[in-house]
Amino acid sequence: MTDRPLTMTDRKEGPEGDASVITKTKPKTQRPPMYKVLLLNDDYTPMEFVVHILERFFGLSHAQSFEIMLTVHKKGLAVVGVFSYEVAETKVAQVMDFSRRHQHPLQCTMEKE
Ligand code: TYC
Repeated sequence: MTDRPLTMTDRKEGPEGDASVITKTKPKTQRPPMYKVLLLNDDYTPMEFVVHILERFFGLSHAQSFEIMLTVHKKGLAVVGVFSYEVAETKVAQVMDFSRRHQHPLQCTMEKE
């Protein structure tokens, strides 16, 4: 036996006299699934209202909100953010409730990432 520490590929004699190999086992970790929150375009909701929603419920700056609103307006939809199931569900409900209370047809949905 030498004085240097054992390395990954070293073989050492087990108590039974057979050679055993030191191996690394990777622990299996589970991450919860994440959900995209999507904003959909329509022809009636005012642009300023959409910008206000993005600032108010998603904590985005005015510039970021304006940019996302324009993407939705031009492309039909955009991802506003990615969240845990519970947070995504809450954001969708807040946007839908606020829009309905202001009588705008704005639609917001969520989708598993
Ligand atoms: N298309 C709308 C308009 O021209 C603006 C709009 C943008 C509506 C984004 C919804 O999610 C939306 N007034």
